[in-house]
Amino acid sequence: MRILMLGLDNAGKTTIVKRIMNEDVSSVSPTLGFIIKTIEYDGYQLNIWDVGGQKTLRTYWKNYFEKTDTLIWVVDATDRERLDDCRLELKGLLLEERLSGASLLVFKNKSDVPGSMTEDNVRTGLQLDSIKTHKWKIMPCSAMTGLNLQEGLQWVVQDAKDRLFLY
Ligand SMILES: Nc1nc2c(ncn2[C@@H]2O[C@H](COP(=O)(O)OP(=O)(O)O)[C@@H](O)[C@H]2O)c(=O)[nH]1
Ligand SMILES: [Mg+2]
Repeated sequence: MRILMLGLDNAGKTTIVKRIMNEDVSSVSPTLGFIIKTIEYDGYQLNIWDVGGQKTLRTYWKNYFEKTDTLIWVVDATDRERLDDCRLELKGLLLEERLSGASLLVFKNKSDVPGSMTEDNVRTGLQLDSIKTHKWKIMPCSAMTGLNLQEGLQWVVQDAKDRLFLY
């Protein structure tokens, strides 16, 4: 399975991948380029592509779209200021032909931070309810505490299984 992990810079993508891999999460530096990590989960091999999210790197995202099963869109729940920017970037991605078959998991990351945005805030801010072209789900998570990271992968795998039976 091929999973593309995207989101604005500083959302916590690399930390999420590290936490899932049981690596040290105390020293994560901004991702320039991309990292591919392979995770065994429930008998599946998940290849997670963690691609840098800085504005200058976003034009390169398109090089990673091919054969993506699931797009994990990571949102920084503490970053209210860029929520609209986040919405627009996601909207653009969902218009991409080569991502048309992918499911979407929105990870509301940094949910451990007191006063950060709620699931409803992010759902509304990103206008998730208007998405009709992709199967989607939003989950609060934390790369720091590990909250819902396994559950997120479980959803991704189950969704892939469901699709295997459909086609
Ligand atoms: N409190 C908190 N901080 C986080 C969490 N995830 C990431 N961070 C911090 O957010 C910053 C950016 O993380 P990074 O993984 O580099 O983001 P990326 O640019 O999306 O790959 C780092 O300082 C992380 O320690 C989280 O769940 N909770
Ligand atoms: Mg990174």
